[in-house]
Amino acid sequence: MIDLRSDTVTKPTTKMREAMFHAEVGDDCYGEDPTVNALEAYAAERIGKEAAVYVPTGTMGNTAAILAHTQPADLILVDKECHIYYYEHGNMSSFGGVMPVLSDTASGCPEPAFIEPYLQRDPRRFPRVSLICVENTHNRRGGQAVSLESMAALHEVACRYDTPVHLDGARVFNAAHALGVDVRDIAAQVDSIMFCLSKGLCAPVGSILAGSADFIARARRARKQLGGSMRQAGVLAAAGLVALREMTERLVEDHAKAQILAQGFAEFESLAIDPERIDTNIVILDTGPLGMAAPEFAQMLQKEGVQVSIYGPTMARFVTHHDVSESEVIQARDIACRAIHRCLGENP
Ligand code: TLP
Repeated sequence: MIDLRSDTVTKPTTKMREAMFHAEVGDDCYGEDPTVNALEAYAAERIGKEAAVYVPTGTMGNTAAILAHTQPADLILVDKECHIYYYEHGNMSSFGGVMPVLSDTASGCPEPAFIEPYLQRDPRRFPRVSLICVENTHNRRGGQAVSLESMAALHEVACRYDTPVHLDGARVFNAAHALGVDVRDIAAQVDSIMFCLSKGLCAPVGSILAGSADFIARARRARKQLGGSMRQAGVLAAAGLVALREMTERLVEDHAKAQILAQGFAEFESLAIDPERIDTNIVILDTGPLGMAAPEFAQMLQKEGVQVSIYGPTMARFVTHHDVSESEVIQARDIACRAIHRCLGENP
């Protein structure tokens, strides 16, 4: 089976398994796990923030960030397709007591003209917007990399009103490659950032939340509240260190593999896929023009040995990653293209 459902399906590499076996550990709730401490210190430096905390999942990292930045009854401004709003089971409301204000732009990055009126409102009469979130790369918007210019414009308006910006940077290293910048340049545009070690970087578990030392002290309390303080987590952090030290550069290979798919799909005019607009390792295909729902299309591919995920009634998502080779991606492209031909009633 060629599994293109997500880059989360990647398995820890041999080097990671060796590092996990040999990891020095201690009780991290006492701050005594040397491997977790090393990962947090290295992650903070790598991303260009004062401090960092290791969390079990990206979802918990985002939730801890919201808890650390906001008060109950606040508003947070998010894109309507972002992971925090779309997938995280209302954590912002159930744990943080905050409500979302939804922005909707093609890039997924909220625009200053939309944000500013909310930040100007009289706090005696309106709930306060205490956080703005942005996602880069943007998962549901086709793995697009949000430009540094858009992020800087957002940061500028947020700074003027003393409002923090949090980045869901689950795939921020993919974004850095796509934009041709250092990951620190992206992180410099936000007050806090969460990024995942367990997606394209292949660690089995874990994400990092980074920001100022004060913010991270609050986030550590939030992590505890959410049940995410771990004990001898060094066995996991050891794989995270390998992920961060050795796996970020190879993400370009995943982008090249996504281009193989995109170029195949671009042959079908009705699918309107432009490979130049596929920035990273995610290709979303609209099955509507095929006269087929995404679940049916996914089932058809599955029967032929390719797994994709369903991203909406007519949206199928293909994600390339470390654990699928270029030749497997070519095979998957050919299977998908043959299926598309069949749906269109054409002979390949
Ligand atoms: N994304 C998963 C699914 O939940 C959709 C995937 O397969 O892409 N932020 C972003 C942008 C994400 O894509 C994800 C996971 C998360 C946060 C959450 O990370 P985890 O799964 O570690 O909680």
